[in-house]
Amino acid sequence: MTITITAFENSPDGGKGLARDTRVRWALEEAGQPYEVRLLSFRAMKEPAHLGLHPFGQIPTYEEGELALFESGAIVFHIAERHAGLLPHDPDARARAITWMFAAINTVEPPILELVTVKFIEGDKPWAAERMPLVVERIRTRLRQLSARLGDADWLDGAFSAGDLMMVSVLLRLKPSGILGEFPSLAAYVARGEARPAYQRAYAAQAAVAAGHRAA
Ligand code: GTB
Repeated sequence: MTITITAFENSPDGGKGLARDTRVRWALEEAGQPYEVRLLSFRAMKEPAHLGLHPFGQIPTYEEGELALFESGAIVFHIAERHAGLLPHDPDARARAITWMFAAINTVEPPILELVTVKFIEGDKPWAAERMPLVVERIRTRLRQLSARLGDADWLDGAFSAGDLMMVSVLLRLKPSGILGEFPSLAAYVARGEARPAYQRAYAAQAAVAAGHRAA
């Protein structure tokens, strides 16, 4: 059955791979699953056809036959459940990998998103300069904790899993800020994720969309 995902027609990051379709593309590449992409404008995302797939009018979505999903974490989990390579077979190891997926989107991603909010959405507010260091410190706390747990391991719990895919995807959002560089072991962890051939293919695919848009 054909898998179709949605992505930005014109991603605000200009093809840096920071939008959330990249993690879905990456999971599909790790699983060796071909997929098609429907590109959407910001306007199309808020139209009824897309709202039927995604109640919040966002990307990414995932369609496969009768199944339609939204939320990148749920989509990656679905791919990992259906195909080999992203979740261990051992039930306890599998549960731990899933725990890391939740940790990525529920514990590590929120302060990182706050940074984006304070920079780009609240940047012109009189209190933005005061709020910024608080947000940065919250991120540092999480990165210190994550770095302590990772230690000198390659991945968070044994072999690479969907937990690492989500965590690396979340941490990538920090690259432009320079904060990741303060934690060399996490920067190396992210680089290991980026070096995976499946990530490279996913990155190239989303970058090609941006390049095509620039050329048009
Ligand atoms: N919790 C949802 C998920 O994980 O799938 C969040 C989905 C989401 O935020 N989607 C964003 C979207 O559709 C795109 S990824 N926004 C349009 C809208 O809400 O109207 C977020 C994103 C956007 C831009 C950059 N960037 O430019 O760097 C990075 C990430």
